[in-house]
Amino acid sequence: MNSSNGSLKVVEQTLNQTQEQLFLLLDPSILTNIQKQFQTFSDPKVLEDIKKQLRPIADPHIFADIKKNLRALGDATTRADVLKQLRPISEAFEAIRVEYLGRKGIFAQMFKELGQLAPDKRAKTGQNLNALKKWVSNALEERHNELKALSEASIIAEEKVDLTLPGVYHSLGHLHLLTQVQQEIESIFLHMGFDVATGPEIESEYYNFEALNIPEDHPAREEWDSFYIDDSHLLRPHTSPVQIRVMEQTDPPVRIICPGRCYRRDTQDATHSPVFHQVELLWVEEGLSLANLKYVIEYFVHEFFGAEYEMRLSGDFFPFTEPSVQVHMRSLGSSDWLELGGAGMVDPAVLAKVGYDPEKVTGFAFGFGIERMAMLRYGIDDIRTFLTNDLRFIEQF
Ligand code: 2U9
Repeated sequence: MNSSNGSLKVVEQTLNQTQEQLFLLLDPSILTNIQKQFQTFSDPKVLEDIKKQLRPIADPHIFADIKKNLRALGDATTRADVLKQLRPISEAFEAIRVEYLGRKGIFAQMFKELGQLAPDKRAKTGQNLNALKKWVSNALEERHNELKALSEASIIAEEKVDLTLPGVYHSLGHLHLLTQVQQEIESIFLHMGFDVATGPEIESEYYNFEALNIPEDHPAREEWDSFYIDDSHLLRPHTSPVQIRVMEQTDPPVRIICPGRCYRRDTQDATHSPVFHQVELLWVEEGLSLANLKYVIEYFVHEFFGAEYEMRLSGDFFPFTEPSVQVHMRSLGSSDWLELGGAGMVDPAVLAKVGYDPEKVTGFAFGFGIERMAMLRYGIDDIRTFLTNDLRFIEQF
């Protein structure tokens, strides 16, 4: 701090002195005085004397001092302020160049008067005059270059990056828990040989209901009625339409999972949300039975929740599966069964609608909520926390 202030003072003093000395060289009296001595320019002593008077333009030390002290100024803003003070100096040098070397400057005038000298003096005076002009011109050019270098050095000093300073910390962020869980589920089934299929979130009534054996006026529509876009399109209440679309375009065997966002006209509370995520599975092939379904779900439960979990199936009803089951799981030693979702053998009517032969192939499917699985695994007690984007929640995972 002290040395920095000291340096600033030295620089400012030097700059002021230099400026004053330079302005002296512009004084009309010194200009006419030099011109008057022109007659005696053949005398080397006179020349030396004039060079001495012009010394401020030939002294390289001022800039060396300024440079040294500028470097000692730690603060870039202070350096920038000092740099501004170099401008009047640079202007003074330019004014000197015009007054001395310009078209109407004193050297031009002296050259004009050269013709009036006696011939024997003319040659020597002309030679010395030329030499002096060159000397002034060189000195000014050197100072000009030094000034430029000084500004550049200061700019570089200002822009210097201190690599030892601590960096600006930007937290990187990470995938949302839901995305992490979805990707993990995808990975488990990809390893088992399933493909991941996706489809539109705005779906027709046909793909949402009819194709799934839920005719108009069927009471089950009530549960899945969601947000209608027009008379026959709605935000999908499940990802089942994706399975229908895949089956329409593929011959069996079909082995897919369909994860994605779904919508239901539910009032939200700790376990219901109008926007949620699902992963549905579909396997259609010759000779599949409920035993295969049970194996696949059990394998998944062990992979995702851990070997210390057991699962059970119990009877249920869905229009698109027959038989239909509920899936529960619990940790070994616990008495409480937790519901994971529903499943079943794909109803033959659904297979027939997509052009499959229900006498030849059978299939099974399940539907699990992704939020529900994440809540069970991480002990999250409110489904709304997935959507509120509270960093205190998000950053825990
Ligand atoms: C096709 C045929 C059958 C998918 C199934 C369920 C049972 C089920 C819910 C569980 C929790 C949805 O996320 S949830 O609210 N799902 O109970 N889903 S069987 O069955 C299909 C799907 C597609 C072609």
